[in-house]
Amino acid sequence: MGNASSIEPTKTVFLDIDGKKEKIMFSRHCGSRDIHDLIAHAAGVSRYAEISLRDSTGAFVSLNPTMPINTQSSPYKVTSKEPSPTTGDGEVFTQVLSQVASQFNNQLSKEGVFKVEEMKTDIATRLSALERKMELEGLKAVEIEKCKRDISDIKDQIWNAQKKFVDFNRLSRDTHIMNRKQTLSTYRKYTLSQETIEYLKQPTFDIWHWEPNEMLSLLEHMFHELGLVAEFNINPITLKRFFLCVQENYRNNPFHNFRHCFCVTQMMYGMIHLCHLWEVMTREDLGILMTACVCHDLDHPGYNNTYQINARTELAIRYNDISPLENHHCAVAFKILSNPECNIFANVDKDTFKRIRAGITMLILATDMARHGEIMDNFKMKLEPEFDYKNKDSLDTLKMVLIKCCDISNEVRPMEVSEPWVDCLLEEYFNQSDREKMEGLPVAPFMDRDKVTKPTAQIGFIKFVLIPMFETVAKLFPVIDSTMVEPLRIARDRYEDMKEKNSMPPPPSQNNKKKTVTEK
Ligand code: 0WF
Ligand code: ZN
Repeated sequence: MGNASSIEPTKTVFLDIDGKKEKIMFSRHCGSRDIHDLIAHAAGVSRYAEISLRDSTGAFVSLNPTMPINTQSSPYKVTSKEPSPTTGDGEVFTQVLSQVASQFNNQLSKEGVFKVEEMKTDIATRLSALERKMELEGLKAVEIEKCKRDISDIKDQIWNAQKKFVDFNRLSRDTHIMNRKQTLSTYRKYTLSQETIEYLKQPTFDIWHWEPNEMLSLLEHMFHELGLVAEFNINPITLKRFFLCVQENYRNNPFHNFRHCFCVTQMMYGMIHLCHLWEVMTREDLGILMTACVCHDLDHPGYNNTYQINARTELAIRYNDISPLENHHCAVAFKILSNPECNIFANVDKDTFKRIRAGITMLILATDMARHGEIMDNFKMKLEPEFDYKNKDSLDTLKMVLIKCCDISNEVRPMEVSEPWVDCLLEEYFNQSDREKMEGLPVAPFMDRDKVTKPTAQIGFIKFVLIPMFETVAKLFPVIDSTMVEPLRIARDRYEDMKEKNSMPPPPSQNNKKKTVTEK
């Protein structure tokens, strides 16, 4: 849906552009970008301009087709800003700040742990001098804000570097962890419409619709709505910082990226609501489930465990070939939580933190598909003669199966949502198999671009992994049959049709027919 002018108008939103009243009309099926372009056009700015909408209370309104409608008398106030090619007056300060940062990094690599304390004092003195100078020289408010953000980033770097040298058991991409590019001031709180709030509880939710900042707001909403913020006494700003830091620590892989994290978490949120899980488990359990989903693929490098082990990577060596990726995701999660600024469990007592840590670790480790058979066999045993929600082992196994379901649940979603994920996964797989071929390592047939097609990749997976797993969960929660197993059966049939069509010889064309007749 790229062309905003061809959108079927079903929704009207009123705007106030510098006092001038405008209205836009769009279909609920269009994309956020289309709405952005419509507003840019109405405001007479380029489509590259940054556009914000605020309602009459001053709250930001998200630019998406489910945005709340308004009336002519309460239009949304539009502000726009064209991207600026130059940095303006604040440039000199930014340069000074980046010099401070780079000098700091150089010194760190040269002198290591022994100099950290000395350098911290030195840099702190220079930073406060800069802060004073900024105030004295009266920079424009916006430039002061930018400098303050830079200062805060540098302080974060100092914090990270200090941790890096104190913590000798460091991880390979340590410098990236908690080194937030995006600061809280650029991460806005969006107003979510009632329609979005309800839709978010469904497995049919369109996860492609949302930009990264919107996904952050939706994650925040889920934690508030489930009562987790109240349960763990989470500072709402810490929650924002936690999600930002998590987002920063997902790589831009074709499949294992932040949107996959969002998808898995949203599916867990959907299952919690569909199955009324709060009736059979505690809020603490729900918090463990949701946080494990958010963190479950942190810093995924885009190459699976088989590659890690065969290529004898740093991760495989560190974890002795035992679920190297899942161990790493988990270690990164707790590294993030070890930063007080991002620790959403900072206000719980020691014993609760211990239980939460053990619970999240157990769930992230359970996402290793190599353990699929073991976990499913265990779960099936717990179902007989009757599932006991009071038994810790049984409840743990149920939680493991739930995160596994969510992790591989794309095919439960409507075709328009699920199919692009197969392309993403195959892109990641083909990338791995190309590298394995180059490095002379074994290649799995399901990753080989010369052997696999979309239907062949999906049919076996849906028939032998997904349907049996969701059918087993449906024994405990019958609602899963119509809401999740049925869409899987439909997806299986669709891929079987696709496979059949692909293997049929092409029908003779009109030209060919004529030729046959003449030849006769
Ligand atoms: C492409 C296919 C596949 N299809 C999915 O929908 C999906 C969701 N998650 N994953 C998926 N894989 C994987 C990401 C990491 C672990 C799970 N794959 C599965 C493979 C091709 O073929 C099979 C089929 C059955 C058993 C094992 C592999
Ligand atoms: Zn995953």
